Amino acid sequence: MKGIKKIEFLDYADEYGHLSPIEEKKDVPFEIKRVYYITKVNKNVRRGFHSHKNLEQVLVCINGSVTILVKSPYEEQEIVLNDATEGLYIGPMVWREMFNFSDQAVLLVLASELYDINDYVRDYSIYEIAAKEYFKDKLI
Ligand code: T46
Repeated sequence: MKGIKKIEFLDYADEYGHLSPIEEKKDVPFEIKRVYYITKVNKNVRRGFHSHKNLEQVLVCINGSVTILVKSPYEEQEIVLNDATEGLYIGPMVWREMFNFSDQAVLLVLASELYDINDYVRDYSIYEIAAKEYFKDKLI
């Protein structure tokens, strides 16, 4: 689907455990300006329901599992994140919803910008009009 991609992180594994480094502009395609994480989400809770105008993010489920619905006016996909060595890049103007959080799930998010409430598009009908235009000529 346009506007998203899976990223594989390095996994240094030995008898002492696993270590995955994430560096900006290398393992993720932007400078990391903000990090946040989502934890202790009850079963049946669905979060998100928005897109961003400019923000790029990489979601990594570093413990447990969570399902991410990513959607544009043209395409839609559900992706299960359950591997700490795997990231989901979500670019601008992709609608997202997060659900099916497992017990103990930890969703780590790396973001290209500081928090900006004006970057959110939460009304789906407004989103759809803007995203049709945005994705019209996009190749990836
Ligand atoms: C996204 C998905 C994956 C802040 O004050 N600073 C922050 O950096 C963030 C991310 C949130 N907040 C506050 C705003 C709300 O009062 O935290 C509260 C919960 O945020 P929100 O309802 O936007 O959470 P989600 O899970 O719906 O969405 C979040 C991110 O906001 C969003 O950018 O892409 O995770």
